[in-house]
Amino acid sequence: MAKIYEGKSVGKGVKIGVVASQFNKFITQRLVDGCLKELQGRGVVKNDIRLAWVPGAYEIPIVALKLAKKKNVDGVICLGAVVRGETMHFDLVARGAAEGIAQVSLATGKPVIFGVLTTDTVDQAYKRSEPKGDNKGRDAALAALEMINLLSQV
Ligand code: INI
Repeated sequence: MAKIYEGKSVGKGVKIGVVASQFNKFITQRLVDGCLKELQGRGVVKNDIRLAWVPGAYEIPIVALKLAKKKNVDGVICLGAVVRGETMHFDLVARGAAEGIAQVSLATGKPVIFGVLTTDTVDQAYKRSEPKGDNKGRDAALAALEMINLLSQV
C-alpha cells in the first residue's frame, strides 16, 4: 500500500506570521479578520500569531522572509489586494508579490501562503473578503494550517 500524506487544518501548537498590506485596507482588514478568526477557531492561540502591516503588496515578501526565518514561526500568511488600474503598475506589483512570496517559501522550506487578491475591480476584491461568505483570508488560514501539518508528516 502506498504511503499517503494528507494535511489537516489543525491549529493546536502552531505558530503563525501574518503579513498584510495597508494598500486597500478597507479590503485587507476584512481578509485579516477572516484569517485571524479561522486560525483561532482552529486552535491557534493569540500569543502565537504575529501580524505585520506593510505599505503595499510589493513589500510583503521581505517581511514574510524575516518572519519565516524565525524558529518560532511555522508558516506565514500573506494578505493583500492588488486591483487592476489603467497602468502597468498592477502587473508589476502583483508579479513582484507572487514571485517574492514563492521564493520565501522555497528558501525557508516553510509554507508561505499567497492570500493576495488580484482583481480587475475593487468590487471583485470586496466580494472575496466577505465577513460571512467568500473570504480569501479565511481560505489562506486553512491552507497554512493544512500545509504546516502536511510538511510535518512528509
Ligand atoms: N499595492 C497594493 O497592495 N495594491 C495595489 O492595488 C497597488 N496599486 O494598485 O498600485 C499597490 N501599489 C503599491 C505597491 O505595493 C508598493 O507599496 C509601492 O509601489 C511602493 O513600493
